[in-house]
Amino acid sequence: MSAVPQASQKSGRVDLYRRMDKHHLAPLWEVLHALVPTKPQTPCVPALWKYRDVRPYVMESGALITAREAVRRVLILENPGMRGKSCITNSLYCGLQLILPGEIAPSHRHTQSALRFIVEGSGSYTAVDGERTTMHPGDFIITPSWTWHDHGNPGNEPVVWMDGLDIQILQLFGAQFSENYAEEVQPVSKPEGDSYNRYGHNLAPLDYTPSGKTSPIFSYPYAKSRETLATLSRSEDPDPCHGWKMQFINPLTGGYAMPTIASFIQLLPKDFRSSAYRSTDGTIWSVVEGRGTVKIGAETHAFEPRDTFVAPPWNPVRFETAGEEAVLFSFSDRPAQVALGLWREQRG
Ligand code: GTQ
Repeated sequence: MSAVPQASQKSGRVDLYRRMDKHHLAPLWEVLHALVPTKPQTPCVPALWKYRDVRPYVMESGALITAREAVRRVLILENPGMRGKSCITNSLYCGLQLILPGEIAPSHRHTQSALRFIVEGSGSYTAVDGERTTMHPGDFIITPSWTWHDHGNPGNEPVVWMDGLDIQILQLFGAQFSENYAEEVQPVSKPEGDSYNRYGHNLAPLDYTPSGKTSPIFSYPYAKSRETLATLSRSEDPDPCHGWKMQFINPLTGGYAMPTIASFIQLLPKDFRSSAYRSTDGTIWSVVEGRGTVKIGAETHAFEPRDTFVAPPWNPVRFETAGEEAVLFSFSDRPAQVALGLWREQRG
C-alpha cells in the first residue's frame, strides 16, 4: 500500500464527504490536529486598552443612554482576535461599566458570576442580596451566581468599574438563566459591612456551614489588600515571576472567592524585571498604581494606572518597572481549570 493517496482515493474521499454531509457527518482526520493540538491554540491575542483612550467613549455613552435604559451601561473590551463574541479571553467577558450621579442600574440576577474592580470614582454602591457596599477605587467586589444585584450612584462623581463575568463558560455549558427583580431596586435588609464583619474578621457564626460555592463576603476593600502587599514587601523577597502576589479567597474555605473566576492582587517592586511565566488560564489585568511595561508573547505594551490588558492562555508574560512600584489586579478562569484537573503553569 502506498502512503501517498492515489488520485482515485482523493476524489473518492471528496465524494464520500459530499454524500455523508447530508447526514450531518464529517471526517475527523481532516480536523484532528486542530481539535487536539500539541499545545494551546486560541484566537485570543494579547491586547492592552489604554484608559486614556477608552475613557472619552465611556463618558460619551453616558450622554447617549441612561443606566436605566441600558440596564447595564458597559463598553465591552473585546479581544481583537475574537471580535463580535463579547469576550476578552476564550472563557471570560470583561467590560467597563459607567454609573453617573443619581443613576441606578436595575436589580436582576443570573447564573453568571460577576466581579467588579473599581477603576475611577467613589460613592456608588453595589447591592448584593440586601446589602449595599460603597465602592472605592481598587476595591474588589463579587456578585455570586444567582444573587440579586443592583448598582446605584448617590454620590456626585461618575464611577467606572471593570466587570469580569464567566459568560462564555455558562454559554459553553448551556446553563444560562436570568431574571429581573420585581422592583428596580431591591430592599436593603442588612447594614453596610454586615457580611465583612460576620465573615471577614477571622470569625464565623457558631452555626455556620458553607452554603454554595462562593465567598460569604462580597467586598474586599483596597485599603486592606494594599496593606497586605506593603507588609509582604517589607518582610520577604519578591517572587521572580510575580513580585508579591496574593489571591482573593473565601475566608471560610481558603478556596477561591468564586467557583469559576480567581482574582489576584500583586505588587511589582521598582526596577523589576520579572522572569517569564505562563499558565493555561488566560488572564486580565487592571493597573491600580504605577507604570511599567508588560511583554505578552511577542508583544510589548506600556501600562499606566487604569489600563486593562489581557494575556491569552499559555502566552509567556514578563513585567518591567523602572523607578516606581506597580500594583496590578488580575482575574482568570483558574478555579474552573483546577476543578477539572486541567490547569498548568510554567516558570522561566
Ligand atoms: O452588572 O449585572 O458587564 O449582568 C454584563 C452583564 C454587568 C451586571 C455586565 C451584567 C452585568
